[in-house]
Amino acid sequence: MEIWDPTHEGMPREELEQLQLERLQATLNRAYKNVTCYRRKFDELGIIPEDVQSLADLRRLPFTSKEDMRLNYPYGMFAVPLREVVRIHSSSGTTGKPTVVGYTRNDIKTWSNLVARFMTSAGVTRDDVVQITFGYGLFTGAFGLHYGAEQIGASVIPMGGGNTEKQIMIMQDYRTTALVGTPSYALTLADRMEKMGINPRNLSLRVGLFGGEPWSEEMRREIEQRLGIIATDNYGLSEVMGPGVAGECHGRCGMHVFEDHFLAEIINPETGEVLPPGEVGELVLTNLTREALPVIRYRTRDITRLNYEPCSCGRTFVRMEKTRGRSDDMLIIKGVNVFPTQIEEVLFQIEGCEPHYQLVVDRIDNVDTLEILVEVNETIFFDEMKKQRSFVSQVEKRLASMLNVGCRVKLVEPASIPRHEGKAQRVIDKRKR
Ligand code: DLL
Repeated sequence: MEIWDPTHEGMPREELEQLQLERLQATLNRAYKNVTCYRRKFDELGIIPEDVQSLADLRRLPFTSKEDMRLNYPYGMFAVPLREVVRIHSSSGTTGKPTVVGYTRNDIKTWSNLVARFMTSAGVTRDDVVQITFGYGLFTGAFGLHYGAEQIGASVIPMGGGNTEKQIMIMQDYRTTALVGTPSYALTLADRMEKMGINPRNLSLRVGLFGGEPWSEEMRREIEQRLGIIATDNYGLSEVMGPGVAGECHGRCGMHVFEDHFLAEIINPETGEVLPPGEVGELVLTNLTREALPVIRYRTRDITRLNYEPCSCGRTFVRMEKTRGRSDDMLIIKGVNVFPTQIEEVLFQIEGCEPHYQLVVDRIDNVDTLEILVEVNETIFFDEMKKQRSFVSQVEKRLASMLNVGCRVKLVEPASIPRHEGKAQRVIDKRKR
C-alpha cells in the first residue's frame, strides 16, 4: 500500500523526536508572543518558552480547554492577524457560543496533506471517485476530506449531507469508488439501498473513509458486509485541525497519530497527571505546525490508549485505539457535537420552561434520534392542545437552530424528571456502541 509522505510517516523515532522538539519550541514562541491567553497562563506559572528544552518538559505547560476557546471567542486564540486567515470553521461549544477555528494558506496546505495521508493509506488514488456525504459548512469534515482527496488527485463529488436517494443515484451513475461520511450514515445508505432493491455489490464502491463520531468494530463489520467495502476509521477535532489528526493504515490496528504535526499525551482526566505509555486515559494534543491557531496541550476529552509498538505498515507514528468514551458530557448525535448545557441555555430563555430536562438519545434504523423531555411550570396549559403544540414547535425550532440537529420535545409536569440526590439525570443514551 502506498504511503503519501514516506519521509515523515516512516521517520526513525529519534529523528522524529528531534523534529517535534524543534517544532514545539517554535510553536511555543509564537503562541507566547501572539496569544494573550497563553502569555498569561505561562506567566502565572512562571514559565517562558525557552524553559522547554526537551519533550519531557511539555508536562510543565498548562492545558488548553474548550472553556479557553469560549472565553476568547471569537478570534482571541488566533496567533496571526485576521488578514492572514483564509478559512474559518467552528465546532460546538459547551454553551451558546461555538468554538471558532482559523487556517492560514499554509495551514490549509498542511491540512490537505494530512488528510491525503490517511486517504492514501486507505488505498485512495487519483483513479478514485470520492463522494463526500458530510455537510459542507462550518463543520470541518466535508472541506477537510474534500481538499485531501483533491490533493491526491481523485475526482471529488461534493454531495454534502442528506438526500439519501439522490446520493445513491449519483453513486450508481457517477461510479463512486470511495465513500466519505459518518459510519452511521453508511448504514443509512445500506438500509435505503436495500429498500430500493439495489445491490451495493453491483456498484463501483470499494472503500469507505469514516469518522466524526465513535463507532465499534461490530459496526465496521456490518458496514463492510452490507456495502461490500473496506471501512476505515479516521479521527480529528476542529480545535486541533479537523479530520487529519490520525488515521488507520491498511492493517487497521489503531489510528496513526500524525506525530510530526501533533504531540500526543495521555492523562488521568481527574488529576491531569501524565500516564505512562499504554495506559487508558484522556488524549491531550499539541499542535506543532499550525500557524493560525496553535493549541497547546488541548484536552480533547476523548478517552483512548496509545500503542508505541512498531506497526507492520512501516509507519513509525504511535497508534491510538478507537475512543472509549469521553471525560465530559458531550454527545455526538448524527455526527454533530451536542452539550447538555447548550440545551439548558436555550430553555432558560423560554418563558414557561424549567431548567429541568432529560435527553433521550437513541438510534432507530441506524439514524440517531434526540428526544428532549422538558419540565414546564403552571403557566403552560396542558389542557389546551393547540397552544401546547405551537409552544412545543417553538421550543423545537429554537433548540434545532442552536444545536444544528433536529430534536423532538416532550413537555412534562414539574418535578416529574427523577432527581438523584438532588441532581437530575440529564442524559439517557440508548445507543449501543
Ligand atoms: O468531527 C472532525 C472530523 C470530521 C474527524 C470528519 C473525522 C472525520 P469536531 O466536530 O470538532 O471534529 O468533533 C470532534 O468528534 O473530539 C471525538 O469525540 C469525535 N470524533 C471524531 N472522529 C472520531 C472517530 C470532527 N473516528 C470530536 N472516532 C472528537 C471517535 C471521533 N470519535
